[in-house]
Amino acid sequence: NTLSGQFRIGGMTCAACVNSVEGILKKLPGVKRAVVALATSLGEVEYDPSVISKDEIVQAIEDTGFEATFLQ
Ligand code: 9UX
Repeated sequence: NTLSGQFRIGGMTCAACVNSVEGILKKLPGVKRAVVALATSLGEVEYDPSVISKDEIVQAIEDTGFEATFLQ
């Protein structure tokens, strides 16, 4: 099972920020795909809801020093 979630990510100001957010997302168990866009401050994540929740994804982003809000 796979869900797709959109997150608004605050605090990214350069391409290296984007890479670090994408990098941690892709390492999370249950995350199958992660794409983060600097221009829109949006991240799209495909994940297995039986392995990881959207709240845990938000928490993982915040643990790296950025702000994250789940959109849908
Ligand atoms: Mo460079 Mo992006 O220090 O926050 S990684 S601006």
